Amino acid sequence: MSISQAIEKIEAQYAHQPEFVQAVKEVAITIKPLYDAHPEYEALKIFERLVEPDRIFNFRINWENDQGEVQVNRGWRVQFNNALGPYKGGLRFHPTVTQSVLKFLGFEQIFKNALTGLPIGGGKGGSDFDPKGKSENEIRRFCYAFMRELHHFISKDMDVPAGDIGVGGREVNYMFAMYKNLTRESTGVITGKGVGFGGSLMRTEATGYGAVYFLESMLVTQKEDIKGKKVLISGAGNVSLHAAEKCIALGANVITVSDSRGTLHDASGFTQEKIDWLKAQKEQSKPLAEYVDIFGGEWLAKQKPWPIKADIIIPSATQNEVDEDDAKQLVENGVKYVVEGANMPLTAEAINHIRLHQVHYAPGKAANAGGVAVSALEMSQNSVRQYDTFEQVDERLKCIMKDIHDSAAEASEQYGQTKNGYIDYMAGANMVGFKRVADALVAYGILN
Ligand code: NDP
Ligand code: 2IT
Repeated sequence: MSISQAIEKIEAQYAHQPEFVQAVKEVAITIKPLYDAHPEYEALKIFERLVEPDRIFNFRINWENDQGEVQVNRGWRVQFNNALGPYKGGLRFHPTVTQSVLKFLGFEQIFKNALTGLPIGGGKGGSDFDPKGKSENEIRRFCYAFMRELHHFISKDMDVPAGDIGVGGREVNYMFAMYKNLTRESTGVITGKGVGFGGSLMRTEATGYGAVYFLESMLVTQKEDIKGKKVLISGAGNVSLHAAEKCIALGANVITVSDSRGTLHDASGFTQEKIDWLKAQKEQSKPLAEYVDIFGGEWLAKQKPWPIKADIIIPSATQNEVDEDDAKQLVENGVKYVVEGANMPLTAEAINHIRLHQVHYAPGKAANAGGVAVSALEMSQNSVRQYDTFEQVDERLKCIMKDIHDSAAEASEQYGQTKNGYIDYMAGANMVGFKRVADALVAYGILN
């Protein structure tokens, strides 16, 4: 079956899972040159095998709210592919979580993890639990209840979760505690743990910092400098605020962050002091809008950051947050770089539009791989029971991000996708990630 036939099959079979189909098509349309050069991939049905997860666990979570009422949620763990190492990928707690969303994230994670060059396979999990408005006690009870179910399916050398939307250090620590309680094992079964009891220094910062390191490589390639560039960031969570922090440290002018309620625009630019305030505000689940009373700027209720003029955007909130109309506006405003902090933040139409207009585009699976890369370093540190310094981890992260950038750029050139100096990072990254996994599958025969 050719790739186009495989896409048709997926579209028909999984029409009810639109995010998953979108993620599969994004990879499929760019790997044709690689597939054509390797007839063994088609012979062994590598693509058809890779779009079907190894298995999906689907479970119920019962927990009690502060009023003593029983609450019921759904939970999943998608073990997508372990050709390169243990299944690895985050857990998302958000009311929009469905099997389709977790399959798209798990599918992306296979190739992202391959791009890091570290021995990790791809997986994802989560729940439709909504952390908003929940008390600290309710969050803790839910995390315990979630791990009481999940622990049956994971272990340090088989499947290692981490955080994602709605799951940060606090939630990881609660889940780790329940895993330890149930198994009496003190191992690296989940990453993003607190520093001092198994967590790696820099894991919290890694995704946002890594995305900016990737951006720096793109800028160097174009003989440009980050200093003074105007940057729009969406989201105000882990990825967004650390991306903002690193941009600011390198001399860029970050002028927006956002959340599900709207956009905060500070034309004078955020400073480290302002970012620290924003971190504290979000940690207490308080409104971003209160910033204006203290630091000035404007609160744009129910609006996205994209109409504001800038040089660079780093969408870092959620999937499909930049649509075709947004993309048109960005191109019109002269945006030159799009670096995906989030997973699949651009719709397929938005990607087409910006690539057509030669906006330099770093896809999420390359640009946001720094988080899972440092998770893999945390796994290594847990195994040897020795810990690296912040500087050591940062140095490794910089090398990994540069390597991802360079290998994607080289693959774009090698397979004829670089045209008039415009590097197709999307095609390059997909081909590098896909090839690493496909070659392992070929070597294994027809298992995996
Ligand atoms: P957080 O939960 O820390 O922050 C998420 C942010 O995005 C919040 O500001 C939230 O606003 C906003 N947001 C979430 N959903 C929506 C929505 N539907 N509409 C508008 N705003 C929304 O998550 P992370 O920073 O960890 O994750 C952000 C993105 O980065 C996700 O796509 C995730 O998959 C990706 N990612 C995360 C990694 C990590 O290490 N954490 C690694 C690689 C990718 P509000 O608070 O109002 O809900
Ligand atoms: O999307 C992602 O790469 C993550 N949420 C991080 C996964 C991880 O295992 O650190």
